[in-house]
Amino acid sequence: TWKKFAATEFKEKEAFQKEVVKHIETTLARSLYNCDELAAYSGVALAFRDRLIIDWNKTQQAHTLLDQKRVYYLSLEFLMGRTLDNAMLNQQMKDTAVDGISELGFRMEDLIDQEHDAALGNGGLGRLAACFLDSLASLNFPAWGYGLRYRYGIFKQEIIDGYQVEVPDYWLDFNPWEFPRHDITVDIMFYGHVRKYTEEDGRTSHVWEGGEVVQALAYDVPIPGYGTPTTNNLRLWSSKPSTGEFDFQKFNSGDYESSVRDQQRAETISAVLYPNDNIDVGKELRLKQQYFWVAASLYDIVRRFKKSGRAWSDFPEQVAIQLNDTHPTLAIVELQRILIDKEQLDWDDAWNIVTQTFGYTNHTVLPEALEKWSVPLVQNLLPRHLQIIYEINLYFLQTVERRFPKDRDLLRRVSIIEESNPQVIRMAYLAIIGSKKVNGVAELHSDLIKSTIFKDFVTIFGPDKFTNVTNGVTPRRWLHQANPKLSALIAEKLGGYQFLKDLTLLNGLEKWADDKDFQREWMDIKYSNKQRLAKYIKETTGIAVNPHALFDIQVKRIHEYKRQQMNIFGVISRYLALKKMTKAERAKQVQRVSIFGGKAAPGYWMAKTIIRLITAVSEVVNNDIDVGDLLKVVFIEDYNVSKAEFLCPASDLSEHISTAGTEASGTSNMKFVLNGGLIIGTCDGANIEITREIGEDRIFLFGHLAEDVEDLRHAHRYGKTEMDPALREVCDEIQKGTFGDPGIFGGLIHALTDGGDYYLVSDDFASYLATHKLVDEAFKDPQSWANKCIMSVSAMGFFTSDRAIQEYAENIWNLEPVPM
Ligand code: 26M
Repeated sequence: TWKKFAATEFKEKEAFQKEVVKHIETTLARSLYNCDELAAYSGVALAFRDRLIIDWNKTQQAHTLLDQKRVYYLSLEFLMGRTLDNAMLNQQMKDTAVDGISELGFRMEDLIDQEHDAALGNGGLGRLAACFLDSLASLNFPAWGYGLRYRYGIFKQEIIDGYQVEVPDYWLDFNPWEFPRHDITVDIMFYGHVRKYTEEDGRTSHVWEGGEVVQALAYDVPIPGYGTPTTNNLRLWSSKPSTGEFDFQKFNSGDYESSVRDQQRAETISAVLYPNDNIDVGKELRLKQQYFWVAASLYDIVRRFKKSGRAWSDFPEQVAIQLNDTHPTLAIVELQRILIDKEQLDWDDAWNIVTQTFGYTNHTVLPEALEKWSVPLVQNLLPRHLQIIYEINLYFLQTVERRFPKDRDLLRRVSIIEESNPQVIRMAYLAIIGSKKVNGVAELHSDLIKSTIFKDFVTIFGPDKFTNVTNGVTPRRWLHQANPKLSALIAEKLGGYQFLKDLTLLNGLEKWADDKDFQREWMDIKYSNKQRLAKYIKETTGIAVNPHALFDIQVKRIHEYKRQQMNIFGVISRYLALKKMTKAERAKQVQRVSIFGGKAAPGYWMAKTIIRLITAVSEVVNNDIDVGDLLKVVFIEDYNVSKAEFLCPASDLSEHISTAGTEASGTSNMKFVLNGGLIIGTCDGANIEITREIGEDRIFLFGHLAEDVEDLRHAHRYGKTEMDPALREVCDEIQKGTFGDPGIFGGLIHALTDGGDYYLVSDDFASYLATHKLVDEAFKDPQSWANKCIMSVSAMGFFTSDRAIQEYAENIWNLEPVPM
């Protein structure tokens, strides 16, 4: 009987239009006579959402019924960006919708533009999580993401008088893509104390009691796969005052204000994403966020497992939990606590289950980014967890001591507790000890963690515990959605869109790489993408750039290790060279547009100074009539996922120029090459594997190798290096005041001189400039350039996140897809 009432799934334009109008008139209570773009967007979003929900319900039912192993991806960040375009394309219904909506008097691009980015992440780590969700669903893996539902995502960046200003990102006023689950709540406890007592059988038990209670409320977000009905779930927790927590005593005694304050404190936990990328801050609220999210997620996972009625020993066969960096490491401790304190398992049985369940992905070797929590802080907030951490450490050190007797220094080095003042907990060590597998995110990075920061653990656990899974990006969003024209051209040559599900098929493009007509079509698409960007730049900054110029783009978080400062120094050097040339010489130069974008962490002074220098240089260069179209410098405000979607297809060249050994992988390098751009980069992160795949004459590599870095730094510290002369000239020019008050840029200069040039800008500068010269030469030969671009794209199959997810499923999770 239920079947005949099943919701309709529109397949034709008219049915779609009917759904849109119904939602505008009834769901939104808007008249069609004053329907603006926001209302039209909402109507379209709701129409597609209905379709999504049907598949979502079916998928979840099927997965529950099948009761196969599931993977849970725990990440404090999911940088999803916009949803509508992706939903239309994944359901392969965009053409119908574009058609239908144009008959109603709207352009789909304008509607898509109404949507707020879901910006629940800082950068690479959060965007990787989003790409992984897309691949998990597209490959029909039973998988859930767990995260926090921040009321404020990453701040919006405004540039005022050349400086970054942070504005809160309130994004939830209309979000049709989330569903509050008022029936799914978990009470989460903080503070209090541990009571110890002896059971009748003589065993000691622990209860954690008292303290503050905050309620976690689930919000679910459907995650559709491409060309499959599989629709997975992303569960985000929001914090609320616990219903039991309301302090009637305070209320009755008339202390209304203070009882409201208590309620607000609960909501604070999920209020805001910490805007740091690759730096640890150690704030109590951040630790509260971590425990709140981890405890709610584990309660949920354990509840689901218990419903299946299986034995605890089956847990690792049914559940895999992946830790996205060390942020969710408390999950290891929390599961152990649940098993021993609540489910009364023996320590060893419990620990066996725990260590078969977790996998830990490391995303950085930067020492300042390795999480450490002060013991007094954890003692106060999570007293029972601290006891368990001590116990884990004790047993671990005992086994190490048995295997390596009398090596006191080894014990000190690998202890979870660092004997500093105050003592701190090394979260990465806890994550390694509590996990079955540990992986890095690119080959070089995975090798580096084994030979440096985690060396001792390789000795202790053996090399097999440590593995590599090179990152990837989803070609659905980063090719098909971001660059529909290129995707269509590829599909035309390859006979369809199958490459979006098997990216290695791109190698079929190889045979067209020398075809003049194909090259022209290819470069015409690049040109139109550059035109679109030029138009955006003109509208938002007033700067007119020539779309025929070489577009050189560096967009990513601003960080000294990523070396945007080297890029802008290079731009200054080019500017000085142009100024010295005669008119005749200038006429022979390649026109360039240097485009920058990215956010600086609000407390990161040097990063903010780099932005200030870029804006100062753009002010001078763009208004110099000697230079004209030969050089333009643009800073794109508020770089985010939806801006990346039109920047990646518009580059001729993109910059991935981190000091060798510092960028774990990088993922925008993959996005730019996939969209037919070439890259200039160091031998770092995934650049190395990109080079291996596409061939070294199709990439502009420069600079010292990771293995040289230590010696070079040493030489700087002992004053044994002279600054590169071209860099000296740049510094002098800054200090002369050419770009405004040189006092502003003192920090940047100081870092190169007395600061020891930790990021080796001076050491790499000559080869950086020389390599840019090679880029200019290559750009002067359009046919050979086009050939390089096409050949590169044809070899990018490896860098799909589908391949990465398949490797995780096989080597780490032991996970099977659900047969469709
Ligand atoms: C830590 C403590 C307190 C607050 C925030 C943090 C924190 C947040 C984000 C630390 C690191 C964060 O992200 C690091 C990151 O994005 N790493 C990048 O991960 C990408 C995906 O693997 C890689 O491609 C990049 O190379 C790597 O820098």
